[in-house]
Amino acid sequence: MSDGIRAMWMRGGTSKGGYFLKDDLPSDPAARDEVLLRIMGSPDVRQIDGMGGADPLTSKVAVVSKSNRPNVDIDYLFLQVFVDQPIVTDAQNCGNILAGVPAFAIERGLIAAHDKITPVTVFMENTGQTALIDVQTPNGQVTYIGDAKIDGVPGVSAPVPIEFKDTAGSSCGSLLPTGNSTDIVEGYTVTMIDNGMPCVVINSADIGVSGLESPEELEANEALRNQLETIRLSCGTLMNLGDVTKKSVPKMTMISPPQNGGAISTRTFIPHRCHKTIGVLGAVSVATACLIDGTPANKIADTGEGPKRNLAIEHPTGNMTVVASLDDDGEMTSAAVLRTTRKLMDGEVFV
Ligand code: NQM
Repeated sequence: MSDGIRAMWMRGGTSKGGYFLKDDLPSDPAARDEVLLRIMGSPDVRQIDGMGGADPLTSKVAVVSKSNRPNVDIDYLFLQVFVDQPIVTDAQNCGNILAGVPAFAIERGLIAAHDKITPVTVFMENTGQTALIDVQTPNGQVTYIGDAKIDGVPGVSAPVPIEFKDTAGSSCGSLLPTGNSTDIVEGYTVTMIDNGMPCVVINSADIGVSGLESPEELEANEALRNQLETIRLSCGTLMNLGDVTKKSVPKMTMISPPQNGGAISTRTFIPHRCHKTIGVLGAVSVATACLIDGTPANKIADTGEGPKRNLAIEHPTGNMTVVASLDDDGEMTSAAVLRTTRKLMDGEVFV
């Protein structure tokens, strides 16, 4: 049997994956990716020979190291391990897996915990931006126990508030990579936007669905999936992402009017499976589209008023509230979300 590799398995927000110290993985990216495919059991729709949960949301990896950057504690590289293809990509970030990174870093001794709450600044290597995250550390120990509830996760856990700044243009170079808030692509009216996650926002009605269907119903709609993929491939190039055939961005978010008192209702393909909730930075990008005058999202969203907006982005299993701070011109200067995390396993994984 090969030697084991030290790993922690954690739920981060509504995702789950393996958390590794950078030094515990091969330094050569190609060798590292081979190891991660083997660990997850990819490519295989069931990931039967690995740790992956047969869903992109549970086939994720965080690579964590102590940071040498000024005013930053931790560097975090996110890797998406495809389920059914031999692909590991760093072309996207993940704000859900991010939620577990500071606790993991404290548990591994990369940073010292304070009493009560430990503020941690994380540099997100995928996009070159930072997030400020508070970890509950009573008596200088990480706790996962608390009374915070997030939709898409049963039960309650310790709160993990996350604040993002300067996420505009994370992967596409600018918030609106085409320079327009609305474009026509393949005959559809879309907003191509990147406020932390490249997203294509499209009206559900325009693409022939209500936007209230379950993820299973939407995934079963082959014509819809093909249509979304055609639009996505065209948008990828227009968003400066190049050929996105083998990339997990842009995400495709279908919007409809809010149903439960939120800002807007969403269903998101990430990009080939329909998300059971919505990604964190995906929600931030969609919330941003809601605030831009004249976009399809803006026309149907309830965005409230004032310099601080609570935008509840409704999704298939509830909503994710994005707390948006706006400047005098109505532009978003920072976004905050509440997540939770839980340590599930600490040990060695075998390749
Ligand atoms: O958008 C899924 C997730 C994500 C990404 C995806 C995420 C984000 O829910 O920040 O969290 O869109 O692939 O974990």
